[in-house]
Order: sequence, then C-alpha cells, then structure tokens
Amino acid sequence: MIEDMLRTPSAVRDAERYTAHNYHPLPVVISSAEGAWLTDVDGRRYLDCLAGYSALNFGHRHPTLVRAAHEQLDRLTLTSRAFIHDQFADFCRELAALCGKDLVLPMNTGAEAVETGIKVARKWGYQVKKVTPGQANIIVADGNFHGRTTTIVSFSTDDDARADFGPYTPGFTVVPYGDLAALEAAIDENTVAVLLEPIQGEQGVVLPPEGYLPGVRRVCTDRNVLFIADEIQSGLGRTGRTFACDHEGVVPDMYLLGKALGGGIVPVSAVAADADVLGVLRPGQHGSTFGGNPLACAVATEVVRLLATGEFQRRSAELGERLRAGLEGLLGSGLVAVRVRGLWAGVDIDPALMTGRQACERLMERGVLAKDTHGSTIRLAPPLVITSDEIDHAVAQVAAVLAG
Ligand code: IF1
Repeated sequence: MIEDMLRTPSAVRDAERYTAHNYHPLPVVISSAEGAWLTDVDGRRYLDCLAGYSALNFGHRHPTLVRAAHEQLDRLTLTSRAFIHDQFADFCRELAALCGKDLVLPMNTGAEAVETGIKVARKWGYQVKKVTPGQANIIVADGNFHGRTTTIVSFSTDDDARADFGPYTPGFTVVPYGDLAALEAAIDENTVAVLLEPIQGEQGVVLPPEGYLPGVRRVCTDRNVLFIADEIQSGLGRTGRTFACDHEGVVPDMYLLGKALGGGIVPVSAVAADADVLGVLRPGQHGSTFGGNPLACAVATEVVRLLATGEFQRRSAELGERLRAGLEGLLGSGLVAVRVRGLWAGVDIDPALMTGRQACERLMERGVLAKDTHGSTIRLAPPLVITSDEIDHAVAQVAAVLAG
C-alpha cells in the first residue's frame, strides 16, 4: 500500500485534534472487529491481545451478545431505577447465583463498583461492626489499580494516577502486596475492609504468593473485616476460572465486577455480596442513572449464561497453558520474566532491548495489538475466543520483535 494513500495518518490527527491528551494511543485507527481480530481504516488486520483490558473476554461482537443487544434496543433501553423493568430480576438473580451471593447492586463502570464497595464497607462498619463514627479504614495494597476517581486515586501508589489530584480522601492504609503479616499488623479496631486485586493487572499481571489469598480470607474472618476482591479485570473467565479467587478456593465477602460483564458492548459493573453486607443500604442512600438499565441487563444476563457453561473458563485455562509454554520459551531470548494465569500474561522484556511501548509499536507493525503497563513490561490478554493457532502466531510475533 502506498504510504501517502493511507487514511490512518489523517485519521490519527483528526482524533488527536479535539480531545484532551489523557492517553497516548498507538497510531492505529480501528474501523471494525470480529472475534479476536480488528481491522483498521486502511483494511489492515490485527490480532487483539488487549481485549479492551479484559472487557472483550468473549471477543468482538459475540453473536449471542449482539443479538441480545439488538432485541433489547427494539424494546426498551432505559427506565432509571425509579421504576422496575423486565430484564432486571433475571440479571440480578443469575449474577448472584454465579457469585454464590445473596444480592447484586448493578452500576456501570468499574470505578463505580469500587466506590460502591468502599461506601458499603464503611456503612457496614458503622452499623454492623460498630467502628468509631467517621474513623472507618480500609487496607489496600501497593501497586494497586482500582480506577480513576479522586477517592480511588487517593490510595494509589502510582504517581501518574495520583499526582496533583488532591486533597485526597482519608481512611486508607497501604501495605505491601503479598505480605500477609504486614496486612494483619495494619488491621485495627476501625478497619472495616481489605480491598485487593486477586492478581494485580496494571502492575503487570502480578500473581499473589501461594497461600496469600487464603491467608487474607482467614485474617479477615478472624478480625471481622470484609474481604473485597476487585475482580473487574481478573474475573469472568480471564484467568481460567470464573474468578481469580477460585484458583485458591477463596470466597471474598464482596466481588467487584465490571469490564467483561458488559460483553464488550455496554458498560456494566456490579457489586455482589450477601444480605448482611449489601443489606445496610436503604432507599436513597446510593444509586446511578444508568445502573442496571434494560440494555445493560439484557446483555449482561447473556454474559452470565455464557459463563455458567464453563466453556470460556476451560478455554482460558487450556489455551493459557499454550500461551505460557510459548512465552516461557522466549526466556533468555529477550524476555526476563513471564507471569501467566489463564489467558492473561505479564511479560517483562529485557530493558536493554526496548521499552514496553517500543515493543507494542513493533508488534503493531506485525499485526498484533497489545499494551505496555510500565517500563519494559507488556500485558497480553487476548479475547478468550482466540484459537491455539492464533496464540502460536502471537507468540511468534513477540519472538520476532525480540529478535529485532
Ligand atoms: C484507564 C489501567 C487496566 C481495573 C481494576 C477497577 C478498574 C480497572 C482491576 C476501573 C480499570 C482500566 C482503566 C483504563 C485502563 C485499564 C487499566 F491501565 F488503567 F490500569 F486494565 F489495568 N479495577 N482498568 O483494571 O474500571 O472505571 O475503568 O471501568 O483508566 O486507563 P473502569
């Protein structure tokens, strides 16, 4: 293709001209997608190895999910929660069953689910645990990423996410991720919850030490502290199980869900917990204009039904082992570390070779789209509909980029 015939350069300029520069996207302009594949405005195809940061676990435009959306679009799209609609009960009942919890509180974005979890934990602390009014504290881990609201970035340890957004919300204690003793020592009489990602996504797919999550569960139970698992990125099949906590048989008091819950079509998030926790909320104390809307519920109910079969979890587990073997085969040939669970990999490239951004630019040239996290680490998280041949293809492109 002749360079000056390409539509991409002007399309990139147009996109940058009228927006705040809060992202530094790769210079690719996508116009269509299906399954694990994207097509740009110049007809070039790319294998998607980001999957919308795990919002596209079921691939682009999964037919079951698109059909549910089309049918609902022709019936009812929004009522607000001032009224009930006929998609609401199925969604809440079926998601609660998937989580093994009594109740579900639907929101829209992941950050709203995290904020909901924080508010509910605090209210539970004052009303049930009887901690000192206004003194509730929540323990979080360094290297956390839970969203971008001013309260959430108040406990971020990432300066890019946090700097110059103060004054910050108090009531959070940061402890080293994976250090159970430090977590236990940080609990005091006003601690209402521990908020953790079971696997730290943005930190570079950081896996917890074996036994850490069961230890957190035990400590929270012993000290009457809520264990809140942020499964917004790690959940819903990504790691080879329904939830990342499942790998060690851990059941948190609250699941925070998002991203893939909306099937890659609409923003859907939710908090799932038992009645003794979510039951602290009374009418008028929390809510959202779009939370639990008919279109969201129609799509998310089908997402829950896809997960209920276990098919995506099995694919993620089986194909994840192929991804692991392929990437581990590159250790010493440009990779210095690989962390994999299911179809979710954090790959540390030798910093002397290139940065993560440079690696992603070179992968783009080879028809694979991925995203760096920090430094020379990239995350590979394809849709769970990817095939074994496509995994081999992606690994081969990583190898070619490393070989220069
Ligand atoms: C961005 C990161 C990933 C999340 C976890 C809550 C949220 C997220 C574990 C909030 C969102 C997104 C946000 C997006 C990029 C992406 C991201 F790089 F920011 F950190 F995936 F790792 N909990 N993560 O991963 O959900 O409000 O966005 O729906 O802000 O750049 P949200």
